[in-house]
Amino acid sequence: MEKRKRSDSATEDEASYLEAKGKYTALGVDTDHAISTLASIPLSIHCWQGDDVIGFDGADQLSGGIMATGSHPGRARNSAELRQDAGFAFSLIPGKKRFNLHAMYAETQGKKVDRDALEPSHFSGWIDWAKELKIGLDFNPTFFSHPLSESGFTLSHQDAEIRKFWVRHGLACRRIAQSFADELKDHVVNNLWIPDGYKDIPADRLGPRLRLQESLDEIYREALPNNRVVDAVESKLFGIGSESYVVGSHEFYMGYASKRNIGICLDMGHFHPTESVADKISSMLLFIPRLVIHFSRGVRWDSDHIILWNEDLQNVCKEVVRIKAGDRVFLALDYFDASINRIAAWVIGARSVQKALLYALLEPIEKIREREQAGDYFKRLALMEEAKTLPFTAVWDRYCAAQSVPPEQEWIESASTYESKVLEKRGR
Ligand code: RNT
Ligand code: ZN
Repeated sequence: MEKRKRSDSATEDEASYLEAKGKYTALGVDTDHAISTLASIPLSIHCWQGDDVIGFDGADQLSGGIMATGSHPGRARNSAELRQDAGFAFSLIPGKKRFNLHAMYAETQGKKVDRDALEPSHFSGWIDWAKELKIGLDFNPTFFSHPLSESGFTLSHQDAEIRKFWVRHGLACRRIAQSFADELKDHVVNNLWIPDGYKDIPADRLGPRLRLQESLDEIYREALPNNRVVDAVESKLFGIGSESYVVGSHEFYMGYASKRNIGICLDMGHFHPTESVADKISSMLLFIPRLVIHFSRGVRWDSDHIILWNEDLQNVCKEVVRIKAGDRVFLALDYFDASINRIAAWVIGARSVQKALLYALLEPIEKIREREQAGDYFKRLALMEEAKTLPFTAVWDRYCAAQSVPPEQEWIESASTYESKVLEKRGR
């Protein structure tokens, strides 16, 4: 009986897919090709959603002007739990996955190793795990949640000794990223974000920026043995406690990265609310060798709500797909929500990005462009609007089935079961 039901629904899915495929074909879009392209686009899943950005190096609170609010039970408290949770989340996320680590997730076997003394060996557990799962790793130096960042300044600190400590950390992290690249024979994004800034109006905006420039020069002076490490720097508009001035602003890094020929990370929550991150991509790729996108959703003061399949996300994914610069754009999640099931937070965000990418791959862009080139702007707008109601879900379901991940209702059930069987047993 059960079997018959399954095969009935498989036949129905096949029929819906074929019908959808016909409609897309009529507009010049190949759905099979969209599905196989999507399967090859890597998405870096951030480790820090699993433990509320706490890490394993002794901090019990997050600092640096970012906050994971909420007290839902089940936070991963150590690497075994974090790997278990991430592995489970992966089983519910279609597509090619990577895992994004921060320096504070080093495994030092109970030994106190300060951030400037971290070595590749402190990440061997992560490398083994990545090999086992056949996934890539990405990396981030951690310039927050540390006694030497509590003044609100790190690489731009007035005290040269404090700056030197953080420069050593930056250098250590590039070497660790290089070791991931060597071990996994893959590229590794090494993304640098610092919290430096002032709560209130500064008298000197230039000084900290000069110091940051100098510190970054020291970090990036050392050439790495091959080009597998993708160095990137991430700007921000403001943080909690740095509302009036952020040293590493967009303009600062735009200039710095183009001068140094390194990458920039565009975090979707780090701009004025009406600014379009999608519109920045084509301009920046003319001057910056590589871009990293942090998929995130700003809500009022918070830049890190779970990314959802909304128009902002769709527009960013459309640009990435339209420009066909896949080898120069690296996609990553960045948000943290401690108020709901953390596995579900990972899955909702990752599936939203996958949906937005598929939606972009299914856009009848050739036909829309033809109209643009002919100056038929009403037809361009009309087709864009018509494209919104094409039978997208049939193609999405087909993709999930091909990736052997459950469809919508089923993954929600699985996440609930994991919650009661594993997460609730951990306590708050
Ligand atoms: C902070 C930045 C940064 C962090 C992570 C944890 O505003 O977005 O990317 O979220 O490094
Ligand atoms: Zn970010």
